[in-house]
Amino acid sequence: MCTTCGCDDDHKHDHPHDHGDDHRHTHHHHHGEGENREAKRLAVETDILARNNRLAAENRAMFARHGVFVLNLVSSPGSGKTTILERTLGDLGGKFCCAVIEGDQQTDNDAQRIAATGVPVTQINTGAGCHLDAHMVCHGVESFDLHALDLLLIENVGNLVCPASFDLGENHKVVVLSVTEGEDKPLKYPQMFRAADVMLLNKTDLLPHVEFDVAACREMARRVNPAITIFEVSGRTGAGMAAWYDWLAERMRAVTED
Ligand SMILES: Nc1nc2c(ncn2[C@@H]2O[C@H](COP(=O)(O)OP(=O)(O)OP(=O)(O)O)[C@@H](O)[C@H]2O)c(=O)[nH]1
Ligand SMILES: [Mg+2]
Repeated sequence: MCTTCGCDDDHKHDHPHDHGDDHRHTHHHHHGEGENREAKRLAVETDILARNNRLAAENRAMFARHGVFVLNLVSSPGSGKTTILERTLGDLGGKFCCAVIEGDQQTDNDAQRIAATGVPVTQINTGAGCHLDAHMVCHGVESFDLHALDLLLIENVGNLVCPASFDLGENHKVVVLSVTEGEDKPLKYPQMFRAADVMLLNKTDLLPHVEFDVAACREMARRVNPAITIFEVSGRTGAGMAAWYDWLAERMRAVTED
């Protein structure tokens, strides 16, 4: 998980579990010290997630109170999250009152693309951070009129690992996987595919040009998450989007009808 990576000065030389003779890293710490450090790191990580879960629960209550249906779109960089959002807003924007939160480390490129559809959008730049958290989302919605809103779409930072651990208070995580990424991604990144209720298999227009076994991919996704709902779509051509809209409208009805 991301709280464990790259942020600690001598972290890379710290291998508390290493007992092997064949290990080539240099060790600067005694064994007991390493274990102590590992325990501390785990405590910090647990604390961060517990704090996030509390804030996410507050977000969820706030969204429920206002009758807003919230989706958290997650994927590796470039799978097509923004493209799918652009098309979804183009097709549903007239029917529902929508807003978007865009998460990226840098730039407001995606917010500009969303703004061009006429839908209100907030860009959050996470800097070195690799995921959105519940606190960022809480501030990200400040400029929206939640009472008027039906649907809030959150595009997470492109990353198939860390966003799986951070609840934002959404109703569902939707994972986008494109056919250029290889069909075994659900097995390699099971946490994300387990956390998601829907998988959008995107860029199906490219299937004639790539070796990608759709049936095998579906089977692998179901193996890590038997309940996952899968739609084959193309953000580019719009193929398959109608079934995704039907799912969205049906799930939304329960939340926004009050
Ligand atoms: N052929 C094809 N290309 C697509 C499709 N969807 C997205 N793309 C292309 O894939 C590239 C990345 O698409 P984005 O929508 O920016 O992907 P993203 O997931 O939002 O990327 P990040 O925000 O950087 O993580 C762009 O060049 C898109 O035009 C699709 O269905 N078919
Ligand atoms: Mg994007």
